Amino acid sequence: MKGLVIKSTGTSYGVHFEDGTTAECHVKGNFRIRGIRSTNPIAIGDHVEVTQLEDGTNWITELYDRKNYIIRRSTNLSYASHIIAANVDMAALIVTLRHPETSTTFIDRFLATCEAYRVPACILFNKVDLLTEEELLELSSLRQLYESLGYSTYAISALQLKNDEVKSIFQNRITLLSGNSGVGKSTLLNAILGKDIARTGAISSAHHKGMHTTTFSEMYPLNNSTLYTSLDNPTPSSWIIDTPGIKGFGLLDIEKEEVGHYFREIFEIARECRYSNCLHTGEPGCAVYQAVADGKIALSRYESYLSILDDTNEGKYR
Ligand SMILES: Nc1nc2c(ncn2[C@@H]2O[C@H](COP(=O)(O)OP(=O)(O)OP(=O)(O)O)[C@@H](O)[C@H]2O)c(=O)[nH]1
Ligand SMILES: [Mg+2]
Ligand SMILES: [Zn+2]
Repeated sequence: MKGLVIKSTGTSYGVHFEDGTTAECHVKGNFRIRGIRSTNPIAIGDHVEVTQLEDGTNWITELYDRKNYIIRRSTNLSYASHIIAANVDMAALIVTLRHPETSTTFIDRFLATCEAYRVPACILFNKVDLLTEEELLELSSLRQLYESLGYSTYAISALQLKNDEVKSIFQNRITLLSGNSGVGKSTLLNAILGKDIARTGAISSAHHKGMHTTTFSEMYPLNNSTLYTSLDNPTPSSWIIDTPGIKGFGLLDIEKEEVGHYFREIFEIARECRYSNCLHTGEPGCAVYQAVADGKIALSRYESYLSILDDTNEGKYR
């Protein structure tokens, strides 16, 4: 039977079938996918074939081709990589300026990963109710920056969601919610679904950091009529994937020369660099370096670019 993976605990998977039922499924230990090194062979959003044995247990026997996937390398465990989700139509990064503070480096690493895997991304700035006047100005300049690069941004308070605009962005697509722990991913999910379905948790008062409340990924249907749709269906059902908060975001298998391709404005301006293999780190005739000096490229973006370049130098993520 064909099914869609909607839950992943690490040891077993929840699979949703065409007839609307869901079953717990297992994967043989030797199940491997050619060409991808990851700690999880099957991910949320995967389309799989499931066979039921006589003892009633369900086994995933085949993985259908993925349209895309987002994979991350943990910044701590240098060789472990993890597929966050497959076949996603949009990645929504939840960002909070305060409580907890999301760094621009984190934002840019996430966006660069989405560019690398060709997943459309948007940014939802959450907890704007907690911001001071001054912080609201900071918010608006950040929004301006990312909008100018072509990313849609939204400013919300998931706890007091009244905006239909933000609900509409989740229609007819599979959306991945990602971000640091404690930014309000599960809270937003509950607000959109209109019911308390995912567990949420307070952030620590001492460090203003999340406590990793969500421990495994799960995909939720936006409405009751949401059903299994095959990958080639032009109007997919609406699903939202809630994921555990992540700390760092390491890019995978990236060549030094490629890093600039995943920063839209750097890619654009790099055409004017004197050398085609310019890494934009002070080479003569570097148009990117000049654009940073002229304030045409945001310093925060350039610093994020350099930090990823630095990773590839150290061979950290390969
Ligand atoms: N003031 C305010 N608090 C919020 C808002 N959204 C979420 N919170 C609070 O932030 C805390 C963390 O929210 P969660 O939804 O658990 O965060 P999460 O991103 O799912 O965290 P992990 O599951 O650990 O990754 C909870 O105490 C929420 O009530 C908001 O818009 N405003
Ligand atoms: Mg959560
Ligand atoms: Zn250059």
